[in-house]
Amino acid sequence: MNFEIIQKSEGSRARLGRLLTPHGVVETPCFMPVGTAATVKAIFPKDLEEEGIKLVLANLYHLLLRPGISLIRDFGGLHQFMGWNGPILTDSGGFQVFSLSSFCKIFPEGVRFKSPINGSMLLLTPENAITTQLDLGSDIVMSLDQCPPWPSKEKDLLEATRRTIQWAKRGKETWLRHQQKGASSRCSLFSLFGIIQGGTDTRLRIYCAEELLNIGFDGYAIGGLCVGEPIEESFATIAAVSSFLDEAVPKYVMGMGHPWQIVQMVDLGIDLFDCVLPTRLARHGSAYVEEEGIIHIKNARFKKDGSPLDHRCCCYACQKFSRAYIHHLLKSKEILGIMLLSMHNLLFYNRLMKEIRLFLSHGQWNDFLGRWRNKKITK
Ligand code: PRF
Ligand code: ZN
Repeated sequence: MNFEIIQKSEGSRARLGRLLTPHGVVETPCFMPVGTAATVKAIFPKDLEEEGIKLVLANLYHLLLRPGISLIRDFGGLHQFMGWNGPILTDSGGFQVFSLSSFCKIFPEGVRFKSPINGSMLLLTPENAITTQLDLGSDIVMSLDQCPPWPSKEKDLLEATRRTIQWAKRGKETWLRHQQKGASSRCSLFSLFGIIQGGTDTRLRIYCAEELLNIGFDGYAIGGLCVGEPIEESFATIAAVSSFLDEAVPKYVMGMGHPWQIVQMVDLGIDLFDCVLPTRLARHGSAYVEEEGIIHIKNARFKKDGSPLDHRCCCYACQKFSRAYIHHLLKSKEILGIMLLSMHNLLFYNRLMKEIRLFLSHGQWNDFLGRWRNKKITK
């Protein structure tokens, strides 16, 4: 097993863990910055490293389209290509292919889709989704899934769930074939995660989780959330799936993560998170501030504000620059403004995760949860 639980909290499912990967150990609960196109937008990899960010996410879908997997492989793999020597989790494209392609159709072999970049037709199969992620050198490989939209008809939801299970099975077979070929000890540190679908239908979710557990994965993701469903239903789904899954496995909720949602998901026993919010909000000129919530730096009230973004933050942006300066950069469309905000927001998330782990390690999870309930950042 590549995952061990270090400490469990009492009266909650929250836990502290360690996930082993070929590029190092990831302490969980862990938030992954999104590095869709082989870059965490507007951030130097060295800054991620210096700030103790361990795991980043990249997207097979985007890399397939551009620059192509064989090019990255010829350059020595994704780590070398993007100058990042830490662990990488790659998403299989099961979400993006359905949501971002202008044309996509499912066939028995997989899903055919049209490249939005040059109009060429591509085929993503449960088999090539695995082999291409392995070609990239991904540390954590995701199986191909079908993320149904919300709302979906019961019959469509069932069909997408059945297909996700079949694809997971075919993906696992490919994974095993590959492992047998290159059976080195390092090989065992690579992980394959299954993705649980089923919309907000708890019975369907449990059925999917059960089938994936039978196939056997190194970790389990909950996909298909944050696609428009009411947030109470997202949490009810996470609670049901998380308590059904074996305690000993790593659990990952895909693409969902306001800070307060992350805290609540940790409470439900989730270990891994990713979300575009910290970097996307930065590009829209917004910053997370501990006591104020999300502030919009372009707002005129910051024009002459000499204070840092957040006086509690010790990131480079907060140590060196005023809100007034960052306001000016954004107004002038200077790239540095976005770089500073991206760094600050990512560090806000990273600090949150460090605090979560610290409180868990001291057996004080309930105190942490109580403190967070009263904060402004509860969106
Ligand atoms: N499947 C995959 N990636 C995803 C999702 C999914 O359902 C989501 C849904 N929130 C985000 N990223 N493969
Ligand atoms: Zn800061």
